[in-house]
Amino acid sequence: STFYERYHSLEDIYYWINRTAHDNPNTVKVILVGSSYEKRPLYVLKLSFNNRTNKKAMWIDCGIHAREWVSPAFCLWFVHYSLSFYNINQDITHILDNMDVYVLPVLNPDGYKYSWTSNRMWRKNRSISKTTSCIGVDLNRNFDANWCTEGASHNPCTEIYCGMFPESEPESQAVANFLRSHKDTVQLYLSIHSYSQMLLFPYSCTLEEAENHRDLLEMAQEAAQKIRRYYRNTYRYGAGAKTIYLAPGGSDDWAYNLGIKYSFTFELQDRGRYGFLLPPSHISGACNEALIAVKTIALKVIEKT
Ligand code: 0X9
Ligand code: ZN
Repeated sequence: STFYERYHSLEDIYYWINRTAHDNPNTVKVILVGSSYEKRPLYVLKLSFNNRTNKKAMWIDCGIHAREWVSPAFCLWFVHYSLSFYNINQDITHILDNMDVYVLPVLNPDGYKYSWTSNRMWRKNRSISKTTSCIGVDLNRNFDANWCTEGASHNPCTEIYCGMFPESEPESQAVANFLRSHKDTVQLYLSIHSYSQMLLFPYSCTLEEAENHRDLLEMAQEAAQKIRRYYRNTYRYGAGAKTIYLAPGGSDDWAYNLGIKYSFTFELQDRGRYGFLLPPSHISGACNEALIAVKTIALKVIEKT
C-alpha cells in the first residue's frame, strides 16, 4: 500500500506537512494558525495554483474528533490528489484555478495523539477541567452557534461537553480566528468526520431551515448521486438537526452564520461495520468517494458565485 493508504501518527503527519511544503514551494505554504491545549502547533496548508487576483477559497478541516482516523487520512489524500492531478484531471484543475484551498489536517492534535497512544476511542481534546478529573471538550460543541443548548452538555464527563464558554478551547479559537479574518474570501467550508456516510449542512443547532436550504440540499444530493453512480455506495444527506440529531456549537453552523453560505460536514465510511476502526484497506475507497463529493460541491460553488 502507498503512504496515503495507511494511517499515520501525529509525528508522521507533521513530517508530511513539512515535506509537502518543501517539495512544492510554488504551490504550498504552511500557515501556523494557533496551538493546541498541550501546545502542539496547528498547521494549515494553503494550496494556491496561480496568482489570479480576487481568487476565492475553500477550507477543509480534518481530525476535529480524535478517533475518526479516516478524516486526517482524507486531508492528506486531498492534498496529494490536488498536487498530482492539477492539469491532468479537468475538475480539480478548474477548482484549483478558481479557488485557493486551506487544509487543516489535524484540528485536534492532542486528542489524535492520545487515540494513538492511550485510548483508541478518544473523541475530545485533552483540556483539563477545573472542577472534575474528567478530561476534554468536544470541539464540535465549542463553537458559538446556539452554544450548549439541547444536544450538548455542561458536564465535563460526557462525550459532548461544550466547554466553559464558546471558543474556550485554543483549537476552536484558532479555527474561528482564521476564518473570521478570511471570511471575505472563503466561500466553502468543509469539515470531515466519520462514520455513517452522510453529507450534512446547517443547521444542526436548530430545527430551523437555513436561508439557502434548497441550494445546499441540491448540492448534497448531487454529490451523493455521484458517489452512488461511481462507487455504488450510499450517502444520506440533509440538514444536520433533521438528518441525525440536534447538536449545537458545531463548526459548520458557526461558519455558516459567519457568512460562509456553503458549509458542510461529511461523515465518511463506513455505516457501522467497522465504525471508527475502519481498516486501512478501506482508506482509498472512502477517500475517493469523499473526493468526488468535494469536487461536485466545489464546482457548484464556483458556478453559483
Ligand atoms: O456529532 C458530531 O459532532 C458529528 N457526528 S460525529 O459522529 N462525527 O461526532 C456531526 C456534526 C454535524 N454538525 C453539527 N453538529 N454542527
Ligand atoms: Zn466527528
